[in-house]
Amino acid sequence: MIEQFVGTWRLDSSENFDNYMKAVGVCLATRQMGNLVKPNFIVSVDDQGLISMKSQSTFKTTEIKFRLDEEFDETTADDRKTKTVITMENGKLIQTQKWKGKETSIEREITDGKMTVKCIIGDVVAMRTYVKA
Ligand code: ACD
Repeated sequence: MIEQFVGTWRLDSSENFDNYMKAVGVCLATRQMGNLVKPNFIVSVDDQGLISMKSQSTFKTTEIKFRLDEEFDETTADDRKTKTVITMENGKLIQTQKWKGKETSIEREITDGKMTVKCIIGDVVAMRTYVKA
């Protein structure tokens, strides 16, 4: 099921992302970059089954490597150090990050050949869509 996510995607649309970043606690300067930047998002799986997700932009490139259901340490684009676990539920790739008593989840799903990304913290939700590059 991870196979449908594999490939290179580019950001196509973004709604409410500034409010999401605010709720996460991202500072103004970094939010301005986050609002401007149209990252490429690259998913691959190596021959050991290790999954890589890379978010690539002129401002910042981050990469995480992980196995589903196994917690790992993540450093986010805005420099949070989180405990992260990624699961697959009904075709949705769900990334849960915990740091400093806070929690957010990023749900990725493929619909009609697009990747929708729902970023959730408390009652704040941002929606972003990526198309195949
Ligand atoms: C996506 C959204 C996934 C959400 C990830 C992080 C959100 C928190 C902060 C980002 C803020 C600043 C980083 C600025 C630019 C780097 C590229 C943005 C990547 C989200 O995967 O679309």
